[in-house]
Amino acid sequence: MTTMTQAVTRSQKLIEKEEQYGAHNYHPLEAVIERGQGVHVWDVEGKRYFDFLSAYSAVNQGHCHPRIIKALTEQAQKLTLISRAFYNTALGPYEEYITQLFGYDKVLPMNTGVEAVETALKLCRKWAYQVKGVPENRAKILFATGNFHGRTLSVISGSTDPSSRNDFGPYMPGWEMVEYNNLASLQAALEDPHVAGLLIEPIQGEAGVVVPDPGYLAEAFRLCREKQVLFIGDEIQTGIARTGKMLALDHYGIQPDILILGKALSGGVLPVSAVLANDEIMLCIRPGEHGSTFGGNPLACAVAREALQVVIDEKLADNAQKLGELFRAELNKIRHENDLITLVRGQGLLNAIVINTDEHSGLAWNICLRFRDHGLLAKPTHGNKIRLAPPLVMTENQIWECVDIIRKTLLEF
Ligand code: IF1
Repeated sequence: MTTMTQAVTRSQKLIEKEEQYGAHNYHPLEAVIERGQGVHVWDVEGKRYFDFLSAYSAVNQGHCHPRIIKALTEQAQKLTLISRAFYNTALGPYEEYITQLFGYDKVLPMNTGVEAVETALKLCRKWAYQVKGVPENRAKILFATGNFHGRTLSVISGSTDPSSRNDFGPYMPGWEMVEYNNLASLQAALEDPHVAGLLIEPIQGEAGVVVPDPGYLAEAFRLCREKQVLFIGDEIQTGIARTGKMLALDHYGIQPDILILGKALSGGVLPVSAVLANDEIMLCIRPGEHGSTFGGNPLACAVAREALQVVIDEKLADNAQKLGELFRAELNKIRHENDLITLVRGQGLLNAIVINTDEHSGLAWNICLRFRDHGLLAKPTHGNKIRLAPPLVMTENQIWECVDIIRKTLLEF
């Protein structure tokens, strides 16, 4: 009992510190995590959880993957950062590796996801003026309703989510909205000859794992082609095997003109992001026109290369595909047993359940608290949806164990 009280006190103290000294830009679920390995994390009391958030799909390879940590520590002892003012031994081999893996001429390495999105937007504008011939300062880029691409001023200027954008104006000009999953809306917007790009997520994560209709992405891609508009795929969350293929767009046979990767590109070890494109587009940016102190640093290159190779060697895309089908089938059984769930949706191991309540009831939050008590960490999004996205190194036995936790928890409501 004494140790229990002490441990609870330790969690409480750490929560209070964040509350007191940290900005209040998040509202975390009360679990203080100290350690992670594979699909599991442990809190300061030593309680073990299945991680069903995976750091927003950054730890697809599982927490602290031994091969990635080995690559990290080996490179860390040689060289971590030299800047792009000089060449380094890790960048070129990584660039060769990642471009060949995804089938592009070139890569531009950045750090966080939103920096890569900004890079793609800048690249698209350069291309608009230098290749497409859009008159100066008139280029437009299309954003989809319900999107999430990050937190910078320019990116939130294309957001429709009030909590992301309100009171952060004035906003970036040149972004136009189209309705997600609506081809007529896209077609109308593409009539404008100054449109240079469409920025799009193959599945909208923040919106609660919204998978578009089967024909939408392929037709959107075709329409963009027809109008000489770049299809810019934000695969920061959907990429790197999460949806059952290396890229979510692989499900539709689409090779985006600009591909944006982040999150699991480092297995959650470091902020590592990348923009990939062919020469006609990528060479529009010349020396001095874009960059980053940390982008392409040798530590990130060593980590990213190993993180990608782990995904391939461990066949994580196939595992996500197989377990995803099983998981959604079981969630749908639970939906029929229990009217708490109105909808199950997702692809691979990027899934969500919609809870039968309005967005403000707090029910989904309470369910997540109870999941936590039963050893599973997940968080609601938009009030009534719960994203369920475990690391892809999950085994079939483990997913059955998780299905039991979910079933048992929901029966308590
Ligand atoms: C937060 C969501 C996930 C992303 C896509 C770019 C970025 C993200 C498709 C930016 C980041 C995160 C960031 C996190 C919450 C979050 C999220 F719920 F908001 F949508 F994952 F589901 N494109 N997604 O999903 O990448 O700059 O953060 O590295 O609170 O901002 P970043």
